Amino acid sequence: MSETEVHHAWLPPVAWQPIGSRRTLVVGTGPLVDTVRNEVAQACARYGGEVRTGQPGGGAPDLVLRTDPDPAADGDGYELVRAAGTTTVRSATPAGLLYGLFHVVRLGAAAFGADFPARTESPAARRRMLDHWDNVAVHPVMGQVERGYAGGSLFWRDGALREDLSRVHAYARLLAACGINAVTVNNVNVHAAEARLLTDRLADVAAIATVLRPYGIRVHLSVSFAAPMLVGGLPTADPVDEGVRRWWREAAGRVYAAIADFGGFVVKADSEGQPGPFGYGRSHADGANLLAAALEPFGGVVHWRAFVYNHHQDWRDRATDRARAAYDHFVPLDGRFHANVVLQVKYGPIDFQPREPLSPVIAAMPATSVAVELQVTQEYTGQQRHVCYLAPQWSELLRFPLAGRSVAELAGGGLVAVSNVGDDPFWTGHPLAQANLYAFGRLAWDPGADPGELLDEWISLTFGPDDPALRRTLHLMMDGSWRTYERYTAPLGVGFMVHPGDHYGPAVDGYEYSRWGTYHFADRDGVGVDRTRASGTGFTGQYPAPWSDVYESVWSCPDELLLFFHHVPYGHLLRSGSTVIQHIYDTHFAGAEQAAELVAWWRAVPVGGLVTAELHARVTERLGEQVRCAREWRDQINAYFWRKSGVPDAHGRPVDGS
Ligand code: GCW
Repeated sequence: MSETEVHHAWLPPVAWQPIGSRRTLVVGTGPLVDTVRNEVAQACARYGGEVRTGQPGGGAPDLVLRTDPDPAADGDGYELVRAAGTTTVRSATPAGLLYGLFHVVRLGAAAFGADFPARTESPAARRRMLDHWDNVAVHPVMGQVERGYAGGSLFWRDGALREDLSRVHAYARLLAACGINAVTVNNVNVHAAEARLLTDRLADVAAIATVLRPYGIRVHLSVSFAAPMLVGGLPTADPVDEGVRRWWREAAGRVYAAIADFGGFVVKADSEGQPGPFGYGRSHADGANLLAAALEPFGGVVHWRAFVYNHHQDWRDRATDRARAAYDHFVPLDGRFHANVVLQVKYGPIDFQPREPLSPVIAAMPATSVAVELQVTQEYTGQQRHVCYLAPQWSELLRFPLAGRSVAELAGGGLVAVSNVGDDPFWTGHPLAQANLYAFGRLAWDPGADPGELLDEWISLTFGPDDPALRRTLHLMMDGSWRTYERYTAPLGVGFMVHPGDHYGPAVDGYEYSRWGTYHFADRDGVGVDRTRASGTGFTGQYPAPWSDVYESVWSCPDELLLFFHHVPYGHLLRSGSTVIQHIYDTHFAGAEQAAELVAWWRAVPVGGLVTAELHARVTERLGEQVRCAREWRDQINAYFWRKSGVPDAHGRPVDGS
């Protein structure tokens, strides 16, 4: 693969062989049905099969893809069955047919083996969305893609829309194949050039929409709350101002005139320096409803982010707790948002850490439509230099019974994640990080899916179905990799301890005396944040039963979250039977060692087939960095806590970095 070629990810040509070598009948009309027909036709051109439209002649088809026109039908579901030697996908919508086709691709040869009874599939989340933190103009600090670890943007380059959008086309195929149906094309931090996407640069957004549309993907846009001033020339952005309201209505009207199926706006307001309604003494309901009213006539939605906190905190002030902020700001507003507002809540109360409890906001706003936001881009999970397969974490979060119902059920507004792709030939920097993007889409469709099975599914698609040894190795390397990463980084849920700014690598006190509100409070006696009602910030009180009590007590709090909720002495006995300090040493030795084992496993993988020399070399290079960095984490964390506590390792290993 040369630098200009692009890796096939989970759609290599061979994945199409079972379909492409058979006879397929496609029944239905419309642009998405055309996409289905084209995909099958391309596969047949390569593998000698045949695609027909209308009534078959010359023998029964092996595969029937049929959408029965039902204008009242909605949704992306389909039925799949194999009977009497014919596999049939039936859907009430063209989108359903597209997802059904990709299901057949995933099944591979098994789709054409023994008969199987009819099964109906439909997604748990109606909107399965990826947010791109891509800047149009290169940002002086954050670059072309904020928190991007895979090169430049697929959409933008140096202030302009890319001329060649063929990568976007390939991306759309990949996204449809894992179930994604919405994409936000610019960063939630909206700078000057990006603000204009809403007005005089709308044609750029429309051009992207044209490429994504054939794969059932709608375009969304991040907008600045101050847009009426930034690009509208108004003196204010006050949500109750009639001129402001009119401006947004007209702006939305222009968007829909250019992009009839536009999805809606994403807004980061009053957060980390972005403008918002607080500037006018208004609430976030006032702010969100302003945009919702403008989009409502066209059926658009506002994804309003709940990531609002004081980022100018004084570390001396122990009463302010960043974890409390989203709940304190938003829960009093429950019931006040328009129906087309979706409150987009990060899964945890802080910021995409490898381990956090769930955000209590998800369970606390029954009269509001809530979407849960995950981070596929690995800002805090190794930045696509470390192997860190995140589906086990996401699966745990989505299944968690937060208020009698699982988080997936509570997230009626859908699932959103920050994308991890760029213009890198492997899409994601680390080739194995592709699995995270794939698994996010599949979990958004089916949050009950088993993350280990999704991993195998991804491996079989990406590397071909016929190499059990490779599958075993990759499974071993990846399935437990999130827990490995957790072991060698910040202990027991306390979070951060990362290098300030770029958030890569260890800096135990990097944020300890800063304004960002992410502290661990380690001293010579103990470590952790007291968030109890009894003696701390009271954050535990934001949870429904039983969690408010489970987290409140040091004896019932799960070990992995202990230091998120409690400040305890180093000698505190964990539920596991180990002390906190010994747990820190043990997990850091184990984690760094497990990272080192990855190298041996990968070295045993031969180059050949879909494991190209380039891919092999890229993974090898990344593993080298992971091993180095994991060792650095181990030594800094162990040395730090040894120096603070003076407690030696029970097994006599060197914990001072020597
Ligand atoms: O995790 C933090 C990141 C910021 C990001 C912010 C957010 C887009 O460090 O880079 O800004 O979250 O989610 O808005």
